[in-house]
This record gives sequence, C-alpha cells and structure tokens, in this order.
Amino acid sequence: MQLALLCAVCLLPGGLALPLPLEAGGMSEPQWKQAQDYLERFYPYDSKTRDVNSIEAKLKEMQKFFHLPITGMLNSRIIEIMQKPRCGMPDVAEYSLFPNSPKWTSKVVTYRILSYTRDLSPLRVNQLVAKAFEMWKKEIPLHFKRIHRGIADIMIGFARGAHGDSYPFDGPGNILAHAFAPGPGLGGDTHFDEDERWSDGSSIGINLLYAATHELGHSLGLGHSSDPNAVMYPTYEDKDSEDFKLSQDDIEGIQKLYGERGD
Ligand SMILES: [Ca+2]
Ligand SMILES: [Zn+2]
Ligand SMILES: [Zn+2]
Repeated sequence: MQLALLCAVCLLPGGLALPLPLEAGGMSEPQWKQAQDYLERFYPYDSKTRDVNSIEAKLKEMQKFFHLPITGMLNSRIIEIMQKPRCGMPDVAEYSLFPNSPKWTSKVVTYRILSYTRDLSPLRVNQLVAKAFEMWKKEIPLHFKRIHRGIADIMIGFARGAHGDSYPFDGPGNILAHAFAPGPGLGGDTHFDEDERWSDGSSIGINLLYAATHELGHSLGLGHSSDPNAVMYPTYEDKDSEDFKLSQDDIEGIQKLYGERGD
C-alpha cells in the first residue's frame, strides 16, 4: 500500500553536529530515539544506495529532500524540522508521483465523508472538503461528486489512534493526517487525526482546508514536494488564512498526471 528550507550555518544556534551512527552525545535518549523513529518512518527505504537500512543514509535523504547541506550529521535545524507537525506519508523522492504514477481514470471521482470532527460543525467540514476539492478541480479535467452512501473512490473521515489501516494515529501533534494514492480499497482514502484540534481558520488549531487540500493531493496521486511553497510540502506551517492557493509546483504536478482543464 502506498501511502515532503533553506538553511545556513548562521541558523544553527548551539549546533548539535553529531555523526549519526555514533553515540548520542548532547542529545537525550528520547531525542535520539525520536530522530531514529522519524527517519525510519518517513524515509522507509532508499533505492539508490545499497545500505538501505543505514540511519546515516536516511538522514542524507532527508537533508536532500529539505535542501539542507548533505552531511549525514544531525544538527539543530534537522531536529527542528523533525519536531514540526506534519503529514504521515513518507518523503522519499520517488513519491513525488507515487511509483507507477497511479491516478483515477474515470472523469468523475466520488467521495464520501464517513465521520466528522467534534471541533467543527458537519456543515462546515462539508464546505471545507468541497473547497479543497475545488482547489484541485480548477486545474485538471476531473469532476468530484459527493455521495452519501455506499463506497466512494475517496472515503474521508476523522479517527484517533488505531483506525483500521496499518497506520495508527499518534495522539495530539506530530502526524496530522494521511491519505492513500489512487486505487481500489483504501486507495484514495483520507484520514484526519481526531486527536488534533481542527479549525476553519477562525480559531486556534490546524487549518482543515489546508490539511484537506494537501491530503487530497495524495488521494489524486501526488507525493510530497520539497518546494516549501507547495501545498504538498510535508510539514504543516500555520495557515491563518483561507486564501492560500496551490503553488505553481502543485499545479505542474497534478497536470502532469491529468492534463489541463479544457474549459
Ligand atoms: Ca497526531
Ligand atoms: Zn502528505
Ligand atoms: Zn488511516
């Protein structure tokens, strides 16, 4: 099942710079464990090098993805990125499109909202999800149709902890949501962590419109982008406005899959 900065030395305050396979040095044991877990989760394999399981190789992949100097060493900048809330999908470069570029082949793609958050009214969630679909729809020749019963291509819901796929959520913070690439079964489905505080932009919390637009990008076949302006960038940055747009990078990605809208 298939499920994304610039930095200069001047930005490194105190500079933890440790060769990774070595001892944790100035890092606490939990921090060290957290860094290893992060790399194993978001950089699950590296097809280009033979030492696929090397933590150092994974760290280099991560530095490459985030446009940081590729040193294979942990430093405070990389730890800062690891601590940001983010999408649960991996950042492997191949996933810019998923392997084999899965996409919807029908011109009408259905979706169904199975469950809601307690943080917003169902009506508001329906509006925000529809708006997120609209963001993508403007750029490609696909139509999205909401259905209220039966199985839709894209099943959307809020859930906490283990929720029936192999990717349990992790409580408040860290992983916010995930989505599956186009395909049967779980394919296209989008899950939001109900342990987050979801917002429509009018209150404190994670901006659901922004998160939904990102996740639906995955549901349509996009992987993560390493362009910090892209909606498909893997970490969540505070978006206090509803007025964000897809970046040129997002548009180029989705049109690579589906072509341009004809009208
Ligand atoms: Ca979470
Ligand atoms: Zn993502
Ligand atoms: Zn899930």
